[in-house]
Amino acid sequence: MKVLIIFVIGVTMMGIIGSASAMDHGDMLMDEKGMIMNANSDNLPRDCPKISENVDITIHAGHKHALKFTGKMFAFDQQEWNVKPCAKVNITFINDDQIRHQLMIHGLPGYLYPDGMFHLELYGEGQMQASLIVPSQKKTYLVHCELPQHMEKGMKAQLKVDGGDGDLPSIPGISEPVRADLYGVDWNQLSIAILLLCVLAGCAIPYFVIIYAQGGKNKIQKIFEKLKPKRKQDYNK
Ligand SMILES: [Cu+2]
Repeated sequence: MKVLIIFVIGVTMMGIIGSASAMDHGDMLMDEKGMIMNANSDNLPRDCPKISENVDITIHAGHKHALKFTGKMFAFDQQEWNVKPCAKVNITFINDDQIRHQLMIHGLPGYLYPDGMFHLELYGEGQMQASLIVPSQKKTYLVHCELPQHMEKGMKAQLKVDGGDGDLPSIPGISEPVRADLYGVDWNQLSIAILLLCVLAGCAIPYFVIIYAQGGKNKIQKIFEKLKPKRKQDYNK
């Protein structure tokens, strides 16, 4: 009997711990790895009689995806996705970094997605899956990571429904920034000296290469001999 009681208590405790580690707060699902907010795989937008297509999209987020963009630090592996009106988009979100990243989609209808937002978040390396159903409207949705400076540093993209209604600004590799960052040269004596040295080297190296190519090895030796400072006894002659 005692064994049975201990078994029942053990199973109950495991159930409590299990449910606590993956809490479901209404539209939010979170555990120790990340968070899913406002996922929707069943409810149709008002303007959609049915789901038009099922699209599986894998989105990577991380530092290495920004290497192809000058001056950027974070990025998604793609900057644009296109789906049909009323598509069900099944997203696999993969964080390739050891730090926190988000995948937020904005501008969705508020009656289905509170604050018009679909939100995935991973606290470190890992992956998660969630779906959303887009309305029929021809529209471009902002996709970004809202952590401080992550969007400004490149983690910005766009989801186009029915071709979208234009490009959003500052999408790396797609659209120009509204206000471009200026990285002016800090002119000082050292930077001017380096510039002059580079100009000198840029002129001298091709000159010697040309002479050498013309079989003028001896000419080069003569030039260097002329440049050498004369020894004392030479002056005394
Ligand atoms: Cu991020």
